[in-house]
Amino acid sequence: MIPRFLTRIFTTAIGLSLSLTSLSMAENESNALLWYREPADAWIKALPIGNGRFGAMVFGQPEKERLQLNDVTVWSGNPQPDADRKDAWKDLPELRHLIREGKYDEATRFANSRFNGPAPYNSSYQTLGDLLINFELPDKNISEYRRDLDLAQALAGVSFRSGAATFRRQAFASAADNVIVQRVVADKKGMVTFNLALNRVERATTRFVAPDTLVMTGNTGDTLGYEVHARILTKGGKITGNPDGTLRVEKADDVTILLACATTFKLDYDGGYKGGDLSLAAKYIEAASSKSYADLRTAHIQNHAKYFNRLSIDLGKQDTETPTDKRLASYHGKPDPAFAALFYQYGRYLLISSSRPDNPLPSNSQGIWGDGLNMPWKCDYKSNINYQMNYWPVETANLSEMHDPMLRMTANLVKPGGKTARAYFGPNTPGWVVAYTTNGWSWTSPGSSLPWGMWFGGSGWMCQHLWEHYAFTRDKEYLSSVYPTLKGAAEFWISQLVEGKDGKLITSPSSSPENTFVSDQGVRGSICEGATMEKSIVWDLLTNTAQAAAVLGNDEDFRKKVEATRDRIRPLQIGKHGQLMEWGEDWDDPKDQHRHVSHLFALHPGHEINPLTSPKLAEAAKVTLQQRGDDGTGWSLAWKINFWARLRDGDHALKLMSNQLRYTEELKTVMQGAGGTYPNLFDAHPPFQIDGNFGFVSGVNELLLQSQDRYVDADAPKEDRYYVDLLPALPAEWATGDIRGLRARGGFTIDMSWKEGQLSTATVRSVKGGIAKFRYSGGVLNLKLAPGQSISLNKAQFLKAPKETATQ
Ligand code: FUC
Repeated sequence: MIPRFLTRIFTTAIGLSLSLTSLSMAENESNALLWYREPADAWIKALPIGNGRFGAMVFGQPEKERLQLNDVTVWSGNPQPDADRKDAWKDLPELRHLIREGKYDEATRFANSRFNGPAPYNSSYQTLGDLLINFELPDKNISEYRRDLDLAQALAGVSFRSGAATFRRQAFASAADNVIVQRVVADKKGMVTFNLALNRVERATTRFVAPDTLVMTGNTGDTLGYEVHARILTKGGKITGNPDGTLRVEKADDVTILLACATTFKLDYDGGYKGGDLSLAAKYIEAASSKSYADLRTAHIQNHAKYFNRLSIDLGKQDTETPTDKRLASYHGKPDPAFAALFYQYGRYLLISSSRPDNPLPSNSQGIWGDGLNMPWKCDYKSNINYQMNYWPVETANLSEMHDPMLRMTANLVKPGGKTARAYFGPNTPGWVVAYTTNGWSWTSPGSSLPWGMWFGGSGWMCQHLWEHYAFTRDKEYLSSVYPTLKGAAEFWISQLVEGKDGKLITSPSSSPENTFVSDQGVRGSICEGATMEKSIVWDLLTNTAQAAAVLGNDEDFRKKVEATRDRIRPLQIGKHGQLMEWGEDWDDPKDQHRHVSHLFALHPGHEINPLTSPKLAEAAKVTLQQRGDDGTGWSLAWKINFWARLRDGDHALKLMSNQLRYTEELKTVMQGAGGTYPNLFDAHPPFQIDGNFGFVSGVNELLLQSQDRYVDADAPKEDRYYVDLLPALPAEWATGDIRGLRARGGFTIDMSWKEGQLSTATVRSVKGGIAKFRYSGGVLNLKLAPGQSISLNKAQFLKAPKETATQ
């Protein structure tokens, strides 16, 4: 019998006490481990490391090691303050009129010709460059090869034998010291010989600044400049500069390569996104060079582990005998709960590695990892699902601080978003709005043809995150700091909702992200009035804004106005096929299997639909999901896991997981079906898109714990209070398990263990003190916890507790 602590997906930093010069593989042995028997011969097999901002893909080739480098700020192009079409608002009445008249094809043509922006959308996230290490090995025949990525310690390791020597490498990206560190040792003296190059495909110059240091400087265009330093520290052997601008190390015993990067980027709309200090790269390198490898490594592990170890999950014993790619290949159709737990912790690892609290930009559609100069979809922040999905798990998976870069980016969008609001909706329009995407330069414009452009839900959806951060942290000072941003987004919509034919409030023009409809007259279109998603986002935004005003008690008149407006929004509608309607009219095609299931926003990540309080709408949402099917792109599958979890059907969610964990090496863009997972466990749209990794983490959280259902507390009617549902959608296959450190709204941290599909115990802790109703198996327990208090609950207590009946 394996002791419990050996099977948990979390480790203590076991490497710390081991000899640091030996760098034995045992240091990389934990249960949260990806490992392989072959080096990566493709990018989707390389392993990612990152300190939030600065990262690398480690290929692990014995002779030609490549660290493909990224920095989250490396965007091409420039800010585009003129991207909005000037005076577009003058055409808005005509567009609304065409739509009201049902002239959808004309409206589409009109929107495409009159509302597209004058500036092309062409900035892309880009690679920072490559560190290439060409080793001279004693023998080209390699044996005992292995590479791995330890998620708990954030260490990427490679080991193999060549000739009589065993070589070991270890790489990590340290947030503690702002450097990437690559160590190379052999078990025989004088065996480490290599040439090292630092380069980039364009706009880069590399030079020596010292016998042991290379510096690459360059830019991505007119706005962003960067500087990368690579320094080699050796024990034994010698370092020389080669005439071709590379460095050579000969016959060293032990080598540490340090890399640091700085860019001119600053998240500052008024300052033109300039002002970042390039001299930081040299400072980071100097400071790190004065430390021992052991100290750098210890500081890094501690820094990473403080986040990673906040949450552990055990869904059964990890198979440590089978390489990760082989486990992935056999998961589909033969689910392995422990592998799902590993994939879950990998998502948390990726979040910690791509969105540290001080990141200048949030995690983009590839996190921070991406090769090339023009990445898929520019690798931007698509605000019609993908960007927000990246941040769904942050609060629940106990990584709340990782939300900060996104929350700051939202505040930075208020100014450009105000300009967009006034350009498209009129000079007196209050507040701000963001359309379907944003990028490193805070793009806010709808300027793209339909069915992408002319969708304005981005800002409202981003604001959900401002509110959720409060709902989990209970930090009123923070809430008051973001209240003006929430209020601005709400004011925009209050000024722009229009009365539909039924007198209810709807949005117009309106679309349902990237999908099309066929009207009753047989006209295919994508622009209409009253599509479901935007109005659901506005409902959510107004609800959150009113709740924020209530909690802060600072804006009573506005709160009343917000609530009154919210209550006039057209309710969600059920259509003739029993589905939740996607459009303002009952146009849904039951055969439509479009990847976006936008109209279920109210089920997840919204909370307007809940099987306990709105069972008819929940049933309609289920019909929609059945019609849409169980396939999709990577992120679409991940969203469906979350939907089925909210419908409390864990077994159905498991089917989606099985589809998402489908081994693929497909690199071409595929828009329908084909979602899966690459050998390095990156989510495959295809191509690689990290949202699916994060959406999966969120989905698992939703299966095990939910807290979105609010209630009014008669003693404190202005406070937001939540039901906390324990194991609301546990899949039958996950009969026994244990999770520690999940977070719930209301500021609770929860540990749970279960057996035979039934809750055994739950421990609830409250940091700031809190009140909530805990629900399990129909029983409801009212809890009031003092700051720092924790309490244990078990199944028997819930079975004895009073039940609350469903309403609608
Ligand atoms: C949206 C999605 C696509 C893709 C892209 C980045 O446009 O519809 O599937 O994920 O964003």
